[in-house]
Amino acid sequence: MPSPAQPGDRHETDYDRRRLRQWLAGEAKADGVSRRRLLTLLAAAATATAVGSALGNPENASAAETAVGVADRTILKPLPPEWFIERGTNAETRWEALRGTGHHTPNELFFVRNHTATPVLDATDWRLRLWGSGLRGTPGEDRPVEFGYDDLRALPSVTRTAFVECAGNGRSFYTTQQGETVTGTAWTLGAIGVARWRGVRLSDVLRRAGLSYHAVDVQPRGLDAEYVSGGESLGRVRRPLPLAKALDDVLLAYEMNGERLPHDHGYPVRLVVPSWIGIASIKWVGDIEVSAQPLFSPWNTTFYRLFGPAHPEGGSAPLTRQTIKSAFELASGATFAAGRRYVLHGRSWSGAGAIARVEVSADGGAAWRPARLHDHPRADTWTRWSLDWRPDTPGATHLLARATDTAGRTQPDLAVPNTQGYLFNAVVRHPVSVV
Ligand SMILES: Nc1nc2c(c(=O)[nH]1)N[C@H]1C(S)=C(S)[C@@H](COP(=O)(O)O)O[C@H]1N2
Ligand SMILES: [Mo]
Repeated sequence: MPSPAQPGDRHETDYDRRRLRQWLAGEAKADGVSRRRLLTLLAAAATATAVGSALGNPENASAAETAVGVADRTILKPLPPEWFIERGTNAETRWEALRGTGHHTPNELFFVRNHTATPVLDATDWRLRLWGSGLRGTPGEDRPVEFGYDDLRALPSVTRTAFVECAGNGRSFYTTQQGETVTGTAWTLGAIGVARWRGVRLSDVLRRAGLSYHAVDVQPRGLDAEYVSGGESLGRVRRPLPLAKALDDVLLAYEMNGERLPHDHGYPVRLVVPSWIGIASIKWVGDIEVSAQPLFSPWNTTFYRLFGPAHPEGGSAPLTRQTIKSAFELASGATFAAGRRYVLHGRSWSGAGAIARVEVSADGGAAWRPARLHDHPRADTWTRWSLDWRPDTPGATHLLARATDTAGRTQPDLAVPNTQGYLFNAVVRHPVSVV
């Protein structure tokens, strides 16, 4: 039996429960989240499965929403078909296009996940506004603390390598490998990229804004259009971040791989929340609510929790860290000549730590061999690996890669399903043919 997909740390589950109780007592803010939704999360007796699948999923733009977006160009950079698979308002990176690209994903190749469309913003009139009950002197929305682009660039900068990976990366394998029905964009494994981000520490900006001892949550909000799902506007993309994470390793990034942040990736400034699911890394950030009360938005209630029979009734705690995965730098269905020598390349990564080892099977999972690791394994990023292979028998087969991280997690054969198809972590069977 695979171990259950972890819905976040134990303390995150307790924290969530405490925050929901605070909401019931009138001590939390939940703009744009229905009373019913919150009661459902609170009520242990609620039918979690029905709730999770009946509501819209932000990973899954409806056909009508997508049609408008396509006419308007939801993504600005070129999306050549040899690099990208277009999926509605989003673009998935092809793994075969990463072969030979080095540790960091070139900006041109980096996947794009847009709820609506990339806005073209101007750094000269951009402002980051911080407001809310968690700041000293209680600045309201009408009396915020503001930082301009140059103000941020004048603060001490930090540079760090981190992946941004969608919570739904690998979702399609719940269906193709496990026969499960899940909602959302049918990503294969290309909803991830690794970049060298440069920016300022969110903690520095929060402290300069006058962070109070009472602050518990911060909620960055994007300047892209309001997200409409099932005919209802859920407002601008926003998701609360517990203060502990906000003060730990979160960046307000203005550079990506040494270049100005590209429009599609959040220009002028985005959050980068290392090791967490992609939705935490809000692009085109315009304001941050700093709150002394817990905050809720559709992105930490309806979305980005695990629903379904394998999970707590009413859903899991909000998702935080990413899970563990591996991918080959190969097209699906790649062809190899029997008797020739090849070097197979791939990458593995985990939200829980560095990669400790990777094993590869070139015969559908019967025999496994250790791969050579090509990066010094580090948390928050992937480790590249390779393995020699000389196929001998013509026919169809599968290549499999299985990673173990320094936290002791190994990719299982089966991922525990959830209705919205988040956090797929099982070993992926990569089809190839030998001729
Ligand atoms: N403002 C805003 N921020 C956003 C999103 C969005 O649609 N709007 N999408 C989120 C999701 S779901 C993911 S996976 C990442 C994707 O980042 P990328 O497009 O730079 O790859 O951005 C996150 N930040
Ligand atoms: Mo995402």
